[in-house]
Amino acid sequence: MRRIYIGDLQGCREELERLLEAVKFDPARDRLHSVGDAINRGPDSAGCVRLLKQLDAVMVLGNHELHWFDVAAGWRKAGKRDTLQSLEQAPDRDELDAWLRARPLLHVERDVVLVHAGLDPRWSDLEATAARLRAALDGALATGHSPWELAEVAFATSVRYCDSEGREPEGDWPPPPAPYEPWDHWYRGARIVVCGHWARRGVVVAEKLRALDSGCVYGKQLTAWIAEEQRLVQVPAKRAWSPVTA
Ligand SMILES: [Mn+2]
Repeated sequence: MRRIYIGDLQGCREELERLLEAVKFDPARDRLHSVGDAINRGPDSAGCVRLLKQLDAVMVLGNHELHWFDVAAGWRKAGKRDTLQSLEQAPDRDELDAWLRARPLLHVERDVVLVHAGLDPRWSDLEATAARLRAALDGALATGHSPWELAEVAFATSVRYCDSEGREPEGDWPPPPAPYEPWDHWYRGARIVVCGHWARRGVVVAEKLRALDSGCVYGKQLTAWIAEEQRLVQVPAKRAWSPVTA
């Protein structure tokens, strides 16, 4: 089996299909893994979720999925740049929404951990952390609370910089001064972390990091990392679907 990890889709369903062709994806022997943010800003959020669901992909939730839960519950209004209509109006909306709600925040494998944005330096037992975050999210969704009220869930899906204690700066741009560093600066775990969320930083391949957000929705590329072949595969975006903002 090959494990194929893909960066932030943000509704770029055509690019996902092209990437599957480029890696010669075989559902009988390959397993697709998504870093989350499969939806929003791009043209076909529903199509992305439908395809991931059909392929029984492993997926962790990103900040845009949490935003969708807020919008769907009426806790937050859709923003100007949101393109969640394809999901709102999908004939299979309930199935797609239920599938998304069942995804984890952290997916821990023997040698790899999948998370949307990053890991808190204080999280040492990642399996216990994954279970705690999942239970917290279930509790929030069941009791009518926004996932954003959960500090650890917000961290996993949105961190870029933090200090050695997991404290985040007020903003990520311009780059904050010391003691803030990109979160992976503090990472000491044994597993390779696969993540997305940071298009401005782009693809990073380091000993313990595969950061795969190459800004497809902004007109750049969609990136896959094939673990068993230790290689990256990229396809170009068909066009810029969303303006880049600072
Ligand atoms: Mn994100």
